[in-house]
Amino acid sequence: GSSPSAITTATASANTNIALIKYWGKVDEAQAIPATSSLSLTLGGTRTTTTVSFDGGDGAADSVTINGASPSAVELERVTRFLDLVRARSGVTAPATITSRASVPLAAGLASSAAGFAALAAAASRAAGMDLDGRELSRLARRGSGSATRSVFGGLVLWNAGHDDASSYAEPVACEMDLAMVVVVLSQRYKPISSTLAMRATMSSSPLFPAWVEASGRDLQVALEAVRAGDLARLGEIVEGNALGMHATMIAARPGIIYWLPQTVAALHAIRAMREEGLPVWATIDAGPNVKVLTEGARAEEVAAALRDRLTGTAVSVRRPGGGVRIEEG
Ligand code: 2P0
Repeated sequence: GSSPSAITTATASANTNIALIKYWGKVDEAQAIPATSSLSLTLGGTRTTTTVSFDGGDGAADSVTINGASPSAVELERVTRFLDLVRARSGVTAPATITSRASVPLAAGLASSAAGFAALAAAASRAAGMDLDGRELSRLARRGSGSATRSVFGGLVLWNAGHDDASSYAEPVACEMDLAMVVVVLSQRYKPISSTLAMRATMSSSPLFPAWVEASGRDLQVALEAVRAGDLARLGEIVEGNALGMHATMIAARPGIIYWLPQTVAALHAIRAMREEGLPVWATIDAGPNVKVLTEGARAEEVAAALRDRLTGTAVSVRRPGGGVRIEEG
């Protein structure tokens, strides 16, 4: 057969993930080294599939198509900067043609660069003739977007913050628990500020940030213990507390960063009420107004129905754990 270095086209896919213990802040922006380690669940049925060909692109530059359309100048620059990294490492010099398609619409509340950059890292490195193992791939994906570091692997995933490029990578965590996430889309309004900018502002101006970093380290240890013990209530409490702590920290930035809408607060109260009635439900919230509910897989449909009852006018969907990055043959 042909040597790996002869490959110039490759297709790969990756699922998105939701953090149970959050990543919020980089100590080194250029290398994308996070301030804290994080823990996430990769979600099934949320793949983005990306093809990269180092074929000369549009002649002078990379040609990028995302969901059938041209990306914004900012998105294009981010993809090109990432491919420049792959070109520098592999020795490939040609511009590329990139086509990417998400299997889940942005309106589903899972808009995330995690699946996109994990799939791009796998397709681009393979197309450039590099043969990376999971850890190396997760380190590369990290340079595209922090949360993409975790989407390289399936199921429960730990991103070790580390202190430099070699030590900041993700790895799968053994988990025998039956977990699911119920996604509640409260608003399809576009988020007002990007995660990258919001993290920077939180680190530079929130007086709560040092306390967040300290609390997050403890939260992670408790979460990992709860997973080892198979204790969903303990895990859920720490997951909800960690997300609320992240938002409290960014709300305390100057000016405050408020991703929540009134419906977000209403959903948090509804979830508390459901918990008091005995349902295993704990909330987490990312860089937007929507709420994701950690629950037991066996009760996920019951939980989804209860959420639809209480939160009329919202779109509720059940997501179960899914696999990691996949190279698509052919
Ligand atoms: C997370 N989020 O752990 C956190 C929680 C959102 C809230 O990672 O700047 O798109 O590209 O590294 O990964 C979203 O931020 O930010 C995110 P960059 P990213 O999932």
